[in-house]
Amino acid sequence: MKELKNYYELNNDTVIDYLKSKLDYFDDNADIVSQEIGDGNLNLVFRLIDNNSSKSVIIKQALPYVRAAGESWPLDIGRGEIESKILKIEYDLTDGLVPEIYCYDGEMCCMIMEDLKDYVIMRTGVLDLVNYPKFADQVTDFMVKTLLLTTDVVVEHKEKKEMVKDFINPELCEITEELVYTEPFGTYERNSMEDFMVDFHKEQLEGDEELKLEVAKLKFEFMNNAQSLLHGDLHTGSIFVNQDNTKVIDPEFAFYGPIAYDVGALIANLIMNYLYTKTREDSDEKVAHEKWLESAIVDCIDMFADKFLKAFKESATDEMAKVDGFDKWYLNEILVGTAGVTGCEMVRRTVGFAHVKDLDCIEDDEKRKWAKQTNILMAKELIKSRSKIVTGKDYLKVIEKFV
Ligand code: SR1
Ligand code: MG
Repeated sequence: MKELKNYYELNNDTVIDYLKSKLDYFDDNADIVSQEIGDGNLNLVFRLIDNNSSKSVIIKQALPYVRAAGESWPLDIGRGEIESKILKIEYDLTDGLVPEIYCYDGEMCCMIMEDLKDYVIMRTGVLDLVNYPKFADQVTDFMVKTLLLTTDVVVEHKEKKEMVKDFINPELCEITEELVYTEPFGTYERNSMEDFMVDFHKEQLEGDEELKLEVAKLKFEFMNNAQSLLHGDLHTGSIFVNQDNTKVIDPEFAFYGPIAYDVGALIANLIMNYLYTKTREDSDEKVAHEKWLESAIVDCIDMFADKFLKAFKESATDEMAKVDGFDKWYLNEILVGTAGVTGCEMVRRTVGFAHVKDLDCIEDDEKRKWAKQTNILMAKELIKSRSKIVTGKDYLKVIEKFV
């Protein structure tokens, strides 16, 4: 755990002088205002704007505790270092599909970075039923480049092992091990569910031994398969979008883990937005958004698979990885795991500690109950039948079965 010596928590008043002391970013006559815009579970996020020039910058500061829980849940602030390191790697691998980092300050655990002011957080956009036609193509580029190109298939093995060491992230991994793979399937204090979910949870999750065995296998895959340098929390709240571009943010959960964890987190969050959309009043916009989500889910799987195989052929360096058929076997393992992770992410976002707005914001009680319970039933199918869910179409079949 990193020690705090000269660290203090920033606020809207102190952050302006702090920036000036670190980076010569604004003009001397700048009229800078700051707004704290962080709405995640962990960090402070400040947007600093110069009213004269409209130039702006983001400062993200790691807190020594979980923001969503308060000081009773301490957390290693050294995670900012991992985040700034991986963002630089991802920036280079993807030609800028992540924001540019201007500076990382290890003492204050602060990252100073590009303000993506022409973008919106994807979760906010899709809750407004906005469609992003280029998203699937761009996010699959991001996933293939960051994930495949950091594996042993491509990277020299001793160098890869050094990377594994550099990205050991035990505290953040522990959060995932507990909040995604353990607590939602039992009785734990941090679980959070509405009254109508209590018996349903007991029966459908806690009481389903076959399901728990499959989740246990997925949990150990998460802990033991140092396959690739993951983002580690690739949900729609970690992605900025607009009609032309996609930028991935917030990789503080990064570590060497199974590729399926990133792909599955993404698909789960698209499916949960699909359930939310189903509960909206009928309109042309709603129909168009459902259609776009269906194609986005299909494309995120199928484009990922196609691009992965193509990039594998072009960039594999390990001799045995080039053996005929290994690429397809390797990809299939990832896709099977992806369906399992998709299910686990859907479960934890419904009954665990950290929910998603897509389900919680549904105002009508009956519709919210339907969305949450359907989400769990679908998730169980994804986990238990994962060996047969490996194409975009297979996901649509699961959705059709329950919706
Ligand atoms: C205590 S952190 C809870 C969740 O927020 C993050 O975004 C991760 O998804 C984590 O599981
Ligand atoms: Mg985050």
